Amino acid sequence: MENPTMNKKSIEVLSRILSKNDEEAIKLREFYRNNNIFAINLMSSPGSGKTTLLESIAKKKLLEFSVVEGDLQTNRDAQRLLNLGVNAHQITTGDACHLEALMVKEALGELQKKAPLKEYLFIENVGNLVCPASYDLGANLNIVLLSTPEGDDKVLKYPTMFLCADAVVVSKADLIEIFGFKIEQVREDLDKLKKKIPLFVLSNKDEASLVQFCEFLKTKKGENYVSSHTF
Ligand SMILES: Nc1nc2c(ncn2[C@@H]2O[C@H](COP(=O)(O)OP(=O)(O)O)[C@@H](O)[C@H]2O)c(=O)[nH]1
Ligand SMILES: [Mg+2]
Repeated sequence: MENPTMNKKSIEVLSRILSKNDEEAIKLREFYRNNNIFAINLMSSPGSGKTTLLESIAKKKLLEFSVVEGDLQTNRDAQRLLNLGVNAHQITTGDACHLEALMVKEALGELQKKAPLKEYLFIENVGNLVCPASYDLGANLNIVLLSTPEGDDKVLKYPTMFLCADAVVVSKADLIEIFGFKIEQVREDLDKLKKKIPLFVLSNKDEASLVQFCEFLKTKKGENYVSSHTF
């Protein structure tokens, strides 16, 4: 069916923008490989627990990492990590609903002015379950979080986002009972989209779950894993 808001010209412009992003993402991928950096693109709705997860990893010293933060406005998230001694740089996108590879490249330059990059790099994308799914950031792993208060029905409602994922994290697991969240529903829906995708169930109150997640990241780094998803 034809999209009434898109004419041929706008499709051409859009594909030019996307391919420019793809070119930059290829360069980022090369940069990560050449500098032994393992980049993790965290995507989710706002408030699902991305920054809290990074805070917990830093507080428990589970990994050494640098952070690129993305939000429309404020440097609050970067500040939360800076407060814990983590090298973090905030990108404010204004009204853009996603991060682009060029923004990440510039942010890496800013981080490097302060300290050498650590071997793990988290990129906390702008919170939403739609736009970030269209922009390759060259990350080794694309991880999508879904928090229990959001409901267990989101995978098939936002398939493009979950198709990006090399792993999915159900966050705020301590609230599973309160929200009647069914992990089996998420597993079943993910299996319909793509088989065998790793699924983690985390709570910032459960250290073992955080350790298990970080072990997964270490294993993937050890394998030199690079996401094969084409955005
Ligand atoms: N109960 C519970 N609350 C959490 C957990 N993780 C994060 N939160 C809370 O969820 C809210 C949003 O978290 P935040 O990390 O800022 O979300 P972000 O927008 O995805 O970065 C904050 O009030 C956190 O304290 C968790 O594991 N359990
Ligand atoms: Mg955040």
